[in-house]
Amino acid sequence: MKTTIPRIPDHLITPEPVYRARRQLMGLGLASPLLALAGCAGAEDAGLPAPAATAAAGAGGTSPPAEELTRFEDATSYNNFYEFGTGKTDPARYAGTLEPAPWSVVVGGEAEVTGTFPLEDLLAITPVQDRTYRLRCVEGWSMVIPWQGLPLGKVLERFKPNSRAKFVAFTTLADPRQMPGLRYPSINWPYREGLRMDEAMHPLTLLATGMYGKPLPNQNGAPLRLVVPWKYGFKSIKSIIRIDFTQDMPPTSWNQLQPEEYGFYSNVNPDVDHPRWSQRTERRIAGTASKLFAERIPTLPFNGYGDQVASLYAGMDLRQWY
Ligand SMILES: Nc1nc2c(c(=O)[nH]1)N[C@H]1C(S)=C(S)[C@@H](COP(=O)(O)O)O[C@H]1N2
Ligand SMILES: [Mo]
Repeated sequence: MKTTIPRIPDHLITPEPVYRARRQLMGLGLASPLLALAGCAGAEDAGLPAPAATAAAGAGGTSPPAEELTRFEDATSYNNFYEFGTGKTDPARYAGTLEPAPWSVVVGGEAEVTGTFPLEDLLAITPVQDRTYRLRCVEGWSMVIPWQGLPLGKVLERFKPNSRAKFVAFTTLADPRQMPGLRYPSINWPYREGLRMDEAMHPLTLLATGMYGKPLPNQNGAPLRLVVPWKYGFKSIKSIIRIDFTQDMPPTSWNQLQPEEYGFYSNVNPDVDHPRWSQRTERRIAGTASKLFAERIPTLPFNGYGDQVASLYAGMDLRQWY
């Protein structure tokens, strides 16, 4: 690949109020095509019984009516990023030591084009897009976040994966100097995630570079993270330094830690309970409902993106392949 001069996309340099106004003009694109995501230690209010209204809501994959965005303050102060500690407020408190620039990503494995690429080269592959998605953590809370990023498929194409490439493996930085949480063996570092090739190439899958019209805050996975809106949030790996095309299903951190609790696929599925809590409902942290006042709402199959992604899993038993 040729090195290209980094260009900062417009919306990343638009002041926030302007950006917000523009989004409203865009009609809060939360309707059908695009909208959310989270794997982890435990559900905070695990096992609450589902309210009666729950089940019907998501049937047929119809989109919910306009959903309120999560406030920027909430999306950046209530996080999972174990490299900075296991508490929800640890990442906001301690991720200041992460150095998102300069940054490069190693691309390896079953592809014609491999090597180490400066972040700027990756950003030049395809224009940044706006995508507002639901983010559903396996712990049972959710947010609605306006991301900016590159469609992952467009980026991966550039490396010309070969016919043996069946999966894509992702690795997070693991630098104890920048990441105090690495002192604790909460996870077998580095954090790893993976997708099947067709999941990685799916147009909804985003390589996020920003949120709310600003560059990704460190606690949200600067400078580059995955966002896979139909899967539990732990699939959306942060601060990626390595992407490998593989023949075999790659090992993933949460699955290695607790295979009975976290599968490789981890599609959002209200019908498959976590062994320790129900997945029927979620606590939606959005609008003025900060994390303290959020209500529980029904969880939708594939997090509400079934229209677009259910066909990827045709013929698979979604209870077995969780
Ligand atoms: N490297 C890394 N990526 C990670 C995690 C992590 O601990 N380390 N946590 C995951 C989980 S469990 C969730 S729910 C989301 C949270 O993303 P957010 O903090 O931006 O909302 O990030 C995911 N990506
Ligand atoms: Mo999560």
